[in-house]
Amino acid sequence: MEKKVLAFDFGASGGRAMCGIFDGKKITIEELHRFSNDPVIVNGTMYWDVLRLFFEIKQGLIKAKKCGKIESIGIDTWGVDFGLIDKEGRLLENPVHYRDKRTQGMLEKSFRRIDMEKFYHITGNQFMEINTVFQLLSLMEKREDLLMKADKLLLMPDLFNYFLTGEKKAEYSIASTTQLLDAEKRTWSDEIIHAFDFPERIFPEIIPTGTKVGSLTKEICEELSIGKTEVVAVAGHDTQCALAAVPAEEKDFIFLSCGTWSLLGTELSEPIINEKSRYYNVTNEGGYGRKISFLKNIIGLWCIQESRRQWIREGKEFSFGELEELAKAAPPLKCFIDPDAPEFTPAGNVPERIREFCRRTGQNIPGTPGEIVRCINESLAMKYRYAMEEIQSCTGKNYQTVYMVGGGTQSALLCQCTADACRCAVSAGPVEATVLGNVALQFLAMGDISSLQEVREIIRGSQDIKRYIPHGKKDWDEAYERFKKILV
Ligand code: LRH
Repeated sequence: MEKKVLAFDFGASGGRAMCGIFDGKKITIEELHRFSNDPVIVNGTMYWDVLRLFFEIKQGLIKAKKCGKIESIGIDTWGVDFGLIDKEGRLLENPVHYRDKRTQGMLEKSFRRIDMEKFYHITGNQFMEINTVFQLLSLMEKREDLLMKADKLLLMPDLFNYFLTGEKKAEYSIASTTQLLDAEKRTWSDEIIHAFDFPERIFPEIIPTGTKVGSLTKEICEELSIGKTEVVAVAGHDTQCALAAVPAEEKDFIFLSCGTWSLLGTELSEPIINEKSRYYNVTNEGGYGRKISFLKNIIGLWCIQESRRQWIREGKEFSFGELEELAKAAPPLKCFIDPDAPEFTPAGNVPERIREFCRRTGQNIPGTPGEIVRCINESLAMKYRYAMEEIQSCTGKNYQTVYMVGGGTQSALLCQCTADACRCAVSAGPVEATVLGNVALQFLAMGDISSLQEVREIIRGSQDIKRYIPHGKKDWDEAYERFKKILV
């Protein structure tokens, strides 16, 4: 018999409500509701439009009525962002977006409170200024009053779960993006919390990925005229939903979740935290079954998305498909950027920053949109190889295939460049890995699927997966040497 669940996925390019259907063999998904997820800047601060988004969740719940019985609901978002709740359960302020500038300089400041090595050795997290701990530190320095009023900190998927159920819990995968967990114990780290003088009370009980949080409140059921439905803390972290849907057969594999961000890494039973992983700034994040993703956060399709926005601002509108065609026609391996260089993170004129980067590093300067997009794709692929070498060097393992999932797999050019740069086969798909993982984790929580292995088997059997084989060894190896010289 068919069973249905409802998945909400909040990404930078929008949010969606999707119905997930499992017939005992295959998982299929159907889009019910799509909405934009635009941050709003007010008086210089960039916020989540959280009430608007909760409104959209309700619209999704209403539209889901046409599906018949929905067994459960699951929500995922990107990592690190949060809302603060007071003792009465009210949201204190609109959550702030990680691209807001409030964390500038906080990384440096944090090392005055805790030794950098110790910080990494406890949390096992890659240092990134966007991490929750640095957002909290900026509050501590500039808005201590707000922090003192807070009773609980809820990461974004936990916050939506709370709005739906009244339960204030911290789901493990999303909590592991904060840089406030002890990576080995998988609990909040007292040492980190004390080092920053954060109020202990704000950190809620951690619950394992893929467990039930509660059910829809009576008020919501009445308001929307829907029946009581369970809410499952899937992997609140989108990356971990995507990883659950990686169609790998082998135990040791490289995954590449490719959307606005690219996350490249491998899955482990226990964290790897040592001098080498710290030197390479590899992160240990948590997922289903207490598994650890040992990965690098790399800027992903953001540079293409933001370049496209710039061209629109200049009156030239291209679809992603058109940009892909233009890039394919541009000459290969002419110039590279380091996609993770700080100038590429903020919104703005990315094409001009790319030209400036190439000028500064004495390379060919890309002019046309096709040349810019080719440069981004090839640079990303090179950065994947670089990250893969770092991961390999830490785990001591060799990997045969890169399992690429997410929106980036729609670009045949990026998939082929990844195979060429990494010198190994690329398995590309599913495009909708995050939603499929969200759905599958709900079926796991309800006992309809028995293991992560079974999830991956089901995905292999029900999704379109392409394979790319590497070409042009000599050219790519030579170009890789050039690429390494321009890294920041
Ligand atoms: C990817 C992601 C990533 C980082 C970033 C903020 O969507 O969740 O893992 O945490 O967004």
